Amino acid sequence: MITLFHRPKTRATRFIFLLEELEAPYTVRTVATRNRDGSGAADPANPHPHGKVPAISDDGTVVFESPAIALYLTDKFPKNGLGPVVGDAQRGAYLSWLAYYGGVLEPAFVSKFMKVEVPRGTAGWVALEEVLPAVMQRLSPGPYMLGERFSALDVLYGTAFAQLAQLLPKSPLLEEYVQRVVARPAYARALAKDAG
Ligand SMILES: N[C@@H](CCC(=O)N[C@@H](CS)C(=O)NCC(=O)O)C(=O)O
Repeated sequence: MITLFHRPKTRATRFIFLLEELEAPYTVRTVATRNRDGSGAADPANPHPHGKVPAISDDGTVVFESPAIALYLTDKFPKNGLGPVVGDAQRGAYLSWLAYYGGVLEPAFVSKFMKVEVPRGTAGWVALEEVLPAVMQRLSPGPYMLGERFSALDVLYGTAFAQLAQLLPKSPLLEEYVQRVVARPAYARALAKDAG
């Protein structure tokens, strides 16, 4: 049984979405985390090394960091095809764009939000202005990151774009993509569960 360490309205919410898409058995354990202003404290019950959410425990096997959790869950629950498994022709693209999410896209958004110039050539990520055309090119055949196939990538990218819309240029492609992702019944169920 999967336990999701969770705090409402955080990056953990999208994992309720993914678990609902996967039709996986899970329980949600709400934990405290530090707040955005630095107040509060990590919850000793949370196995994430920095007390962040999400983290999961699968009967004692702990996984943390969103791309790793997504990969673990889609490998563990392959029934609904939310992640190409080993041997699938799309596995390489899946792994690449999962790693890109944590290593490039999120840092690019944070750099933009904090108005910090990205030291191109030194940082392992690039500016949002360079990230977005790459993601949009990936999305342009559509309708999803893996073409016709909805995957855990869309859970990550779609919800990130929905939350960070104010940092995005006006783009029908991105707006329609976000609408497609958030219109899924599993997303509505996740929001209802997130609210408690
Ligand atoms: N790199 C982590 C980021 C997780 C993260 O920063 N989560 C926030 C909530 S959205 C958090 O737990 N903040 C509390 C803290 O930083 O202590 C991931 O992608 O899973």
